[in-house]
Amino acid sequence: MAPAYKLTYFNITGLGEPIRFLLSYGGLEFEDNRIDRENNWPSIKPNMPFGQVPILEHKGKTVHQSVAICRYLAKQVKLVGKDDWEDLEIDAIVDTINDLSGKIALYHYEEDKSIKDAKGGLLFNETLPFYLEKLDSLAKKNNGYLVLGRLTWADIYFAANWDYIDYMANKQLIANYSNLQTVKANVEAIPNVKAWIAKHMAPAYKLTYFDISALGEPIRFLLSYGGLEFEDNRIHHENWSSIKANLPFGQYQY
Ligand SMILES: N[C@@H](CCC(=O)N[C@@H](CS)C(=O)NCC(=O)O)C(=O)O
Repeated sequence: MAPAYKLTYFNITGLGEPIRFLLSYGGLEFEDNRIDRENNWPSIKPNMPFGQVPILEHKGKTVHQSVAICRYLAKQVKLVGKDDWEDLEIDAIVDTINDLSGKIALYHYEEDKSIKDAKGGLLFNETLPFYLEKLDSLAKKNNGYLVLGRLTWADIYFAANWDYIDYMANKQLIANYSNLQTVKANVEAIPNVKAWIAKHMAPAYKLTYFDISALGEPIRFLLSYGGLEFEDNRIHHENWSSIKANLPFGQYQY
């Protein structure tokens, strides 16, 4: 029998991943229909409700808008508030994550280098610290969750979005925010989510190098240029001797 849900999106995490996480969390079987943006998208686009993806199909009906889809699925899998006010608090956090993500996207997709540099200065020096410090203190106050002191779909939304957010910023943004790391780890430790990640989310490439630019950066640039998702595995010098023995020629990169 065909699965009850069909998600159509590109073959990236992006706006599709929170939907995939929520479906996986709830054990709701779904067809993970991934479109090849280069080849198939122009012929598919006109058939989409508003010319965009993701869309979700269920029982012969089709809907668009990723956050609305997530909110619906959160109700199905019981990750919502116990009353309207709690739902409002969850929505406010989800909207805040989207505000932050939108600001990073404005930087990432900027094509004019001088404008991008200017946007980057403001983003990395002011906007990101502002948001991340506030979100981190919420995560601390809520014992490793973003709101209501327990797991809600806001946490799932955050964890599922974060890899793409890091990719757009070209930086591991929560490396110094331990409470946000705990939120992500709490979601990723949920057995159904863990199984989903193990099966689908490992990026095709993993670069291992020191936490500097030097010989690693041209590779990072090329992977980023091509939109190729990769794990940016940065090693610290104090761990070097134990790692060196396991590298193909006792040197980075591979
Ligand atoms: N607000 C919409 C935005 C959807 C959206 O921007 N989709 C992009 C992919 S992330 C898209 O379909 N781009 C291709 C196009 O517009 O032709 C949502 O959250 O679902």
